[in-house]
Formats: sequence, C-alpha cells, structure tokens
Amino acid sequence: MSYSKFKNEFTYKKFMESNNEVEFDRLFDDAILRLKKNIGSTYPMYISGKAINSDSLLTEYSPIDKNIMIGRFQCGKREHAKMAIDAAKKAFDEWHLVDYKKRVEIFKNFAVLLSTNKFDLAALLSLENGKSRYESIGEVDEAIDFANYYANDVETNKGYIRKNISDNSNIKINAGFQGAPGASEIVNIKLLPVGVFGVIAPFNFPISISSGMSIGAMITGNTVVFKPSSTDNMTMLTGLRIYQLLKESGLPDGVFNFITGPGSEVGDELVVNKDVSGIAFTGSYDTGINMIKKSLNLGLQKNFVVEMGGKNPAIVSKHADIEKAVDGISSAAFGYTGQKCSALSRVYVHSSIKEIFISKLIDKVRTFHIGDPLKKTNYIGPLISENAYIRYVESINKIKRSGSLLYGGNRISTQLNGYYVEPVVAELKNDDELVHNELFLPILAIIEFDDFNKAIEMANNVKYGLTAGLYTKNKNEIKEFSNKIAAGVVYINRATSATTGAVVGLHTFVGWKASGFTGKGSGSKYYLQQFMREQSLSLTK
Ligand code: UN1
Repeated sequence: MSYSKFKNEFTYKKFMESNNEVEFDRLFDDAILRLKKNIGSTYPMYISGKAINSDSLLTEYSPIDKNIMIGRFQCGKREHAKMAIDAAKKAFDEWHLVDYKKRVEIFKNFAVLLSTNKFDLAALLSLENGKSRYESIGEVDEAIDFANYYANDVETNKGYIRKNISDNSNIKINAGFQGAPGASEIVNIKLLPVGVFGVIAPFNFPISISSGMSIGAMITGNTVVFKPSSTDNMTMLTGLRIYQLLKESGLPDGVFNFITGPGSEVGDELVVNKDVSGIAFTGSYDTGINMIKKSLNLGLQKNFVVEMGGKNPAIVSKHADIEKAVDGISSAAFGYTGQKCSALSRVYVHSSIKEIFISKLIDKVRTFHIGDPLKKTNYIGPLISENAYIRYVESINKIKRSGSLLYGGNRISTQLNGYYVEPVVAELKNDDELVHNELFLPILAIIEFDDFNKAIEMANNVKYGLTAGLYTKNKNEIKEFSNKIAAGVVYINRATSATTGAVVGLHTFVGWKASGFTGKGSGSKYYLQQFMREQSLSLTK
C-alpha cells in the first residue's frame, strides 16, 4: 500500500526554503489587519444548513486582550443539541450511501480551501487562542494535512471495501457444517460508518484537532454534531469558519452541524442521546473518562475516539548532547505557553550534568519574549483564561512550599488586558503532586536521577502515557528507553522539540494509559478505522 501521494503542507518551511520570510510575515500581518475589521458580530448555530438562534448568548473575548471582543455566539441548550442530532441522523440516511470517491473529493476540496485561506485562518487562530504566528500556521497546515492524509487513506484502501470470492463447488452437501464447501459465494467485507458522531473539541487546537476529528468521522460516512470549546476557553469563531469552509467544499446540509453551548448541556446530550453512535473528543482525562462511564452506565455502546491529556517526561542522560536537549526541552515545555496535551512538564536529568543543564536551560528561557503573540518577536503569549492564571498562582505557591523555584513565577505587566506570565523552571521531588497532575501551564519540573533505569521508571510512574523524549548518545540507553517507555509518541534526540509537534503522516499521535482509549493514533494508518465497524456480507446466487 502506498501513501506516497500524500504531501505535507509545510508552509513556513517552504517560505524559509525560498528565502522569503518577509513575505510570510507580510501575509500574516495583513491578515491580522483584515481580521480586526471583521470581528465582533453575533453568530448563529447551524443545523441542517439553517441558521438557528438560542435565547441567550455567549460573548467571546481574545485571551490576548480581553478588550477585544471576538463575537457573540448562541448559548445552545439541550433542545438544540437534540435538534442537531435529529438533523445528523436524517442526513446519515443518504450520506452513508454516498460513494467514497465523492466523499474523498469533498475533503480534498476542504484541504484546498483551508490552504487558500491559511493566513486568514492562522490570524484568527492567534487572536482566538493566543498562539504565535508559527504555531498558528503550523496548526492550519496540520488541518490541511489531516484532510489530505485521510482522503488519501480512504482512496488507498478503496473505501475500505474488499470483495472475496469463494471456490466453486459442485458437490452437494446436505447439512451445513464448519468447513464444508458450498456453492460459490461473493463476499463483501466492508468497514461501515456507525451513524451520528458527537465531536467535542478543545480550545488549544481548535482548527486542526476539530477538523481532524470531524473529517475522520465524515470521510468514513458518519455525520457530525460539532461543538467547539464554548465555555471557559472559547474558540467558537474558528469552529464557525470550519463549518463555512466545509459547506463551501460541497458537504451536503446536515452532515456537519455546528452547535455552541456549554458542555453540561450540549456536550452532555451528545453523551446520553441514544441516537449518537460515537464520540470523538480531545480534552481532559476527567471529562473524557466521565463521558465514557456515563454512556456505558446508560447501556449505550458508543465508539469513543478520545485523546485525554498528558504529563509528558523527557530524560536527559549524562551522555546527552546538552545543547540539543536544552533546545528541545525549552520549546516542548513553553511553546504555546505550555498549553498542549503534548507539552513537556517533567525533565529527569542525570545528577552529574544537572547544574550545567539547568543553567543553560535558564539562559535559553530568558531569551523568550513574553507578550502579544501577534508580534513576531514574542514567543510566549497569554494564558487562555483567568482560571488558568489562578492555577498558575496556586502552582507557584505549592512549588515554594515543596520544591525550589529556579526561574519565573510572576505575572508580566503589559499594555494588554490578558494573563501574561513567566515560564517556570522548578526543582521538585518525584512524588510531588505537581509532577503527577496535568497543569496545562508553562511549568517545567526538574527531577534528578543517578540510575538510568530508575529514570525510566519515574518517567512511567504517572497515570498518563502520551508523549515522551530522551536525550542520549548511548546506544544501550536508547534501547532500554525504547523498550520500556510507556507512551504513544516517543522522540529521541529531537532538537526541535522533546515532546510536541507531531507531523501528520510522519508520526502518529496516540495516547497510552489515561491519555487515550483505543491505542490508535491520529494522522496515521489506523485512525479512520475507529470510526467504523466491520461487516461481512455473503451472497450466493
Ligand atoms: C493536544 O494538545 O491536544 O504533537 C495535542 C503535537 C500536536 C498535538 C497536540 N500536534 O504537539
């Protein structure tokens, strides 16, 4: 099977290769100017292609500056979720019979539209969730890659339909039994969609993860009720843009329905409603596991395609290239202000190099500019919300009680009305709760070790198992680590990032243990199969 037709978008890389960073920046800066003139409206939900309003609104502000109002969205209720589920159920009747080639064509169109609009989408993303231009364009690229990769996957697998033909036999057998020859059978073995999927998306990747999960569901023939992050951390305008671009791509009405509203109403209805056959979710462990429990307790068997958080470690051995480790670790811990499931939050460093590693790491972190992420030079943007800031302050207080704060811990004052904080490097004991709980903040715990195997044990000794990194030149250590690390996405000696930045088609993004549920990852070969069920259909003429 060849996946050679798939090509990554790699926008920034291409601009750099053609020595044209000036043009890259101009396109992003122009898009920001256009965007600022075009926000602040009131937006409906869309069910079956029709605009639907609720009786109350959710107002979304930019985390960059709370004085920038992004838009007013509908505060959807349970009844709206039910309407959307009904619409998706009706649309399924036709959509699941649409030839896979047509579905592939629609999502290829979607990829083209995402690509044509990439700078506008990246600008909106930065304004909506506070990403830098590099992170934003990378995320839009990831969405384009998901669309192209999954389209290519369905094509390569010929719609996941296999035809088998049994041998002819003229012998007449009176009673059937296992292994008896029969007349010639034509058997179709198909992977088929399950029905309506609820897609519940996170704030931190509202374009790529929202698109990836939704495309996964729809390209395999399911229909979708999509809920962007709508409460504490709102990212509804990117969600709406996804809706609009899917429609422009030729997706029939009702196949993708856009609902905004709180998880306690809209999200909960998707979980408890018997007409929803699957849930694709990316978010916290507590939310994910509670949805699964609730649905099973009601006797509902849904396909859960979930990715749920991490507490990702890296090990820096005494045989490490320290410069490389510092580069990879600082970007994994502090890129997008530590607000990725894949972010690095624990570093196990060999005691013999601890001092030098820490001093080089802090030198590097000092160079990161904090502030408005729309400005090219700022690497660290705002925290997403006040609640995140409260968690930051609480964590700093805990570090001061139980460990030692080596760098950072303060809020930065800017002209902007947002939560800008210093990245934090702290030395902690391995049993500290901050070393075990996911914080979703730019806080990096350093823990020293003497024995390499003990470091792997400590790295594995949390409930999560999403990403992990290692820096060493020692072959035995690479082997030990590869054999023992309990994580889905593992990087060894990677200077760009110790734990973040999976590339569609190159890596797979999969959580083990409390980080996932199915053991299959996105952006790779087994992703789509999670949205389907198998059927063998035998026809004897
Ligand atoms: C997440 O934060 O939910 O590899 C996932 C990465 C991203 C995935 C982040 N593509 O860092």
